[in-house]
Amino acid sequence: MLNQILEQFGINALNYQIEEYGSGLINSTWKISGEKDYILQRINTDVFKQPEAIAENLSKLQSYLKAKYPDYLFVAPLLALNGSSLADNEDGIFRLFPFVGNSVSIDSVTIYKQAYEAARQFAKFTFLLKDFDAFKLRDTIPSFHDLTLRYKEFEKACLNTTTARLDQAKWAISEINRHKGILSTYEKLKNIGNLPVRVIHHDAKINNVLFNNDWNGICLIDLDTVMPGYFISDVGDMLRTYLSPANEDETDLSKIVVDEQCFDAIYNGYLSEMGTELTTFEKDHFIYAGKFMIYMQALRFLSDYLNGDVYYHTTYAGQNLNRTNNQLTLLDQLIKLEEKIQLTNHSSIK
Ligand code: ADP
Ligand code: GN1
Ligand code: MG
Repeated sequence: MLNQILEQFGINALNYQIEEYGSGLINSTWKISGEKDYILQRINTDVFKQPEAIAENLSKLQSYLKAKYPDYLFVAPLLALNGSSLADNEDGIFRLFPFVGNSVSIDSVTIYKQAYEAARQFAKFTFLLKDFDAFKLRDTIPSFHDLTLRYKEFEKACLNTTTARLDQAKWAISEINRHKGILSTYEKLKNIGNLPVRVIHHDAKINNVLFNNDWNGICLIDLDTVMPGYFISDVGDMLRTYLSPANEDETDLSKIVVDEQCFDAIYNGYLSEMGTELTTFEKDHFIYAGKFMIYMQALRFLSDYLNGDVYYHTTYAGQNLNRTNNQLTLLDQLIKLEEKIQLTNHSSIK
């Protein structure tokens, strides 16, 4: 019962309205409206097996940012009456956030400013934490963006699936094999060891940024996967979710188009905060970041489809396969854009 959870935070549910909220694929979210507004979330503990690791990370980051940058809006969970940010009952483990007023989130980009501002927000977060020891953070999902592991999971899923699903996924599987060079590049990058480990959000989707009415970024949300990582994870998710006006659930693949001006908005937005911090080697891998994350997301949606849709929230049969085909189409579009972009404009391209 949500009422019982709210009580643990000293909130009498009778005075509030409760509605399901947002379009996340993992946790469950409710907006609690009344004298003050809140966001209540149930943590998906099949995915986040150690919710206390999230709470610990957020508390460390909150203390650091509060001391060093008191004006930075870090949306930390509120403490329950017992002093913990986690509250539980037989329905699961929950936390409560203050609702950021006069804010909106979007599921796809309609104007370039949104892409610029979102990229800037993620870059600012990593920039402000550049002197924070990333290794002080716990891995809330071990090997979360390890592409080698994701590929192995996909291979396992191919062996354990039904012939019907394997047959439906024929095109997707052949595309995954055709683009396997993206995996080899990742493995080379890991071996060279040239990508600095930074504090990375690891879910830089467009709907994890809150905007004001003028489309200025207000803050980041969905901080459960903030962990040590590489910049390619965040920049990759930006390219994956801001470049096309059609989002990952679009089934009309002809609507998946990318454009250079939006790429520039992401590049400039990210560099407006991280320009002095990113190494030349990292800048050279800016577009690779997009290929890396789109390929990984295709692998993850496809593995879930082959495994019988056990991870991502779905609303109809075959949705994970549609999402896979969507991501593979986006990958092709990004590769075409990469060919188009002048080497002189961005030192980029790998
Ligand atoms: P999920 O992990 O399921 O993606 P999020 O933390 O991203 O969950 O929350 C889902 C949605 O709820 C967001 O996209 C945003 O619209 C809204 N939201 C989350 N936290 C807040 C907040 N503190 N203030 C206002 N809106 C929020
Ligand atoms: C999940 O929770 P949400 O919807 O923001 C997923 C991300 C994927 C994304 C794809 C913990 O994010 O890694 O990129 O779906 N989160 C987890 O839309 O697996
Ligand atoms: Mg989210």
